[in-house]
Amino acid sequence: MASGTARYLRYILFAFFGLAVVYFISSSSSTQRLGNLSEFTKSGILSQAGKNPQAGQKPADGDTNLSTETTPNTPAGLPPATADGPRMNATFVTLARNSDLWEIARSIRQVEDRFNRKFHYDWVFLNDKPFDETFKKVTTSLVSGKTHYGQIPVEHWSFPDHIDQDRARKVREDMAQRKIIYGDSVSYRHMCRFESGFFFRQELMLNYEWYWRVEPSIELFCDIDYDPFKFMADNKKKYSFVLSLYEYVETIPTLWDSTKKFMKAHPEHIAEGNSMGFLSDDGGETYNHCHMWSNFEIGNLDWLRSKAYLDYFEALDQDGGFFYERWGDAPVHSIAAGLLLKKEEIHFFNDIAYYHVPFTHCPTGEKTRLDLKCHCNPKDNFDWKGYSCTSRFFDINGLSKPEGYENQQD
Ligand SMILES: Nc1nc2c(ncn2[C@@H]2O[C@H](COP(=O)(O)OP(=O)(O)O)[C@@H](O)[C@H]2O)c(=O)[nH]1
Ligand SMILES: *[C@@H]1O[C@H](CO)[C@@H](O)[C@H](O)[C@H]1NC(C)=O
Ligand SMILES: *[C@@H]1O[C@H](CO)[C@@H](O)[C@H](O)[C@H]1NC(C)=O
Ligand SMILES: CC(=O)N[C@H]1CO[C@H](CO)[C@@H](O)[C@@H]1O
Ligand SMILES: [Mg+2]
Repeated sequence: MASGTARYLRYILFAFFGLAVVYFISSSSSTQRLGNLSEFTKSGILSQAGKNPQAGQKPADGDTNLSTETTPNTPAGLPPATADGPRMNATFVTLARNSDLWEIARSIRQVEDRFNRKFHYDWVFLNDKPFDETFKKVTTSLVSGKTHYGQIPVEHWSFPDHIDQDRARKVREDMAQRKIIYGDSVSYRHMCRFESGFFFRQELMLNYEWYWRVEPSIELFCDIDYDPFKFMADNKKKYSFVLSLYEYVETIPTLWDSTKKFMKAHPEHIAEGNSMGFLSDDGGETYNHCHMWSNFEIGNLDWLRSKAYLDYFEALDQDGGFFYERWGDAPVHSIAAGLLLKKEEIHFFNDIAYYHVPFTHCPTGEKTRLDLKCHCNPKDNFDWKGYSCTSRFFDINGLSKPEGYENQQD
């Protein structure tokens, strides 16, 4: 009887203590939280209070080694731990405004959790304006590799001299009336031209051979347990994608005319065994508007810096469609990859599950999704739906579609 009462009393005391700890933690600021938590841990109080979810680290998921996998700030001079295999000459790259901070923070967190916390690749941030201290502080704290911040030279983010300003303005007014998305935006056009022709030539990017582009507000739904950069190199890939679709025609009415002019002028740049069948249904006469979505890209920077790619960009830039229409970097990259590369040099990453509003790529194949601990709903997968071009990519490459694709066509 007496020992029973004592036990109850102990429970009540523990419960009270637990609540007090929870209250204390939730009412302190985050820096205090860390400092004081460690105090508590040292004195052993937290381990007694037990199950408070904020107190413990995340439960081990089998292969998690906390001491190696959380490397917030490796001391200067010491290379950070990497997963098995050689470290590739690669970086993440993000174009962003200071106001994109919290949206890019979410993207970084997911890229780190699903992949980079084990690999610690660098991250280059580019902006047409100087990044502010908050942006740099927060992103540096989130990225497990080194971070670099670059300001884009004005020449890479402005109208070339040959652009007729009146004509460009009239186009914007007309597109605004027709409610074409970003149709009236000057900055969006600079952005598209920059991503088409300049990001890979920024001083900070010259240090790397491979890039992985990340935009604000994206999601990754599956673990990436291997190094996609190494995969690209080992398999002689130069460009890759996860989502493909038809471009909004109003934004690129003459892009294919310019492309055909370029093909005539530079037959030496057109690869044998290219992906023309992905881009055109009539052997190149007309464009079917298929493109790979460039808000996700893993690719080879030396290819983008090649004479072939630069000649293509230069030809497009001369024709002025970035301003007289609203050419996007996605169709530009895709057409370049489709014509200047051999078709085997383009890769579709089925296992990289991805969301950028409004489309989702969720891997086809239940085994893949379970093995990679995916949290996307397979019903959301866009790959095999009518507005996706991914089926076409499989067809021209003679690839067999993953098991289960038939059930995801609508
Ligand atoms: N520095 C800078 N970045 C921009 C600007 N406009 C867009 N971006 C970035 O360019 C990328 C594409 O822009 P976003 O708004 O996501 O376009 P959407 O994905 O086509 O709707 C994102 O990484 C943006 O952060 C701009 O004016 N300045
Ligand atoms: C975790 O990593 C440390 C440092 O590399 C190593 O000494 C330790 O054995 C590892 N523990 C486990 C459980 O793998
Ligand atoms: C990384 O790639 C760039 C561009 O190709 C090259 O200039 C640089 O020397 C490479 N760095 C290393 C360490 O290989
Ligand atoms: C590191 C840190 O902020 N520690 C705080 C812990 O809580 C005490 C009060 O209980 C503060 O005085 C410390 O500054
Ligand atoms: Mg975006």
